[in-house]
Amino acid sequence: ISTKTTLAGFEFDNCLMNAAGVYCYDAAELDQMQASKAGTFVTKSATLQARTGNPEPRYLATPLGSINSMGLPNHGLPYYLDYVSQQQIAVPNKIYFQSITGFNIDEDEQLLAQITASDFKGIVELNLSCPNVPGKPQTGYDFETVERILTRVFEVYQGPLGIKLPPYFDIVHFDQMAAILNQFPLAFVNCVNSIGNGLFIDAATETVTIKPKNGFGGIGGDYLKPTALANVHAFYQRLKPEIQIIGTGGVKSGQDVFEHLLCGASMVQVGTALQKEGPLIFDRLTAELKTIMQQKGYTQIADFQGQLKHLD
Ligand code: RRO
Repeated sequence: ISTKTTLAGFEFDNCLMNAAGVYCYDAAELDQMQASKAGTFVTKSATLQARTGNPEPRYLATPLGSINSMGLPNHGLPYYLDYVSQQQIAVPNKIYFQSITGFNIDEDEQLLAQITASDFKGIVELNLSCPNVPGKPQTGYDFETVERILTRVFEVYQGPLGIKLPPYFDIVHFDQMAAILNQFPLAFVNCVNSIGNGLFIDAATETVTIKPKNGFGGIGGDYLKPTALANVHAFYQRLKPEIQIIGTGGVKSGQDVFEHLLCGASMVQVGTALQKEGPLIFDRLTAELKTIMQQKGYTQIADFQGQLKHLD
């Protein structure tokens, strides 16, 4: 039984990987991802300059998920390009993802120019959905800006590139966003980032649980799975077949992976559960997915990917 997949014309030994932001901040964490059963890794979303991020505490795990307001802490794009460059030599048969996020369209262009000027051979994930930088809205909720950014991006960048979207909650928004995305040669769309600006409070102490933004932060984990599956399936149905889907949100078991693939994902990313369990989670998730596939008589992902049945 194989959990291989193909994305942007590249083959991956396993359909599972980390979600950007988790186990990808520095070389020590990325080394652990590289040594894991995951098919590949994505780096922390990189900005032009290194950032320390928001004040702590800025991440809380709860029994059902997580809240974070990290605020884009990262070492700056050159750090991650250097790391990936080393891995391209050390493990040349693997393709890596570089996540990037600019604070405006010109910064996006500069980040892509740095990637073009480097020896990066992998796939770019442009993050259009960070919810945690004070004063900066989630780009993915501004449809005109998304269209403007993608127009510029594909004027200046030739390599395989996809985008990370925030969750949408209305059918008209799925329709409108898909119509925009179908105009562009995107390699993939990653559904979804955290649900922005939730609030976890502590009733005992009558306080918020994280410091930035008066406690507001992105929600991940179990809370996110139905929304994530809806976004994966909505975009799978609406996007042209050349644009593949990466499914992210609420994955902590092999069944969750199976559900994302069934809804149309070609790869599946793990955030909150990876933060909780560490990179050994990829052994467990892979084994659990294979058990489900075996019980159902499937030998490869193509046997069921996107084949969710409707009741009509
Ligand atoms: O760093 C963050 O606060 C962060 C980012 Br860039 C993102 O895209 N999603 C998220 O939940 N946190």
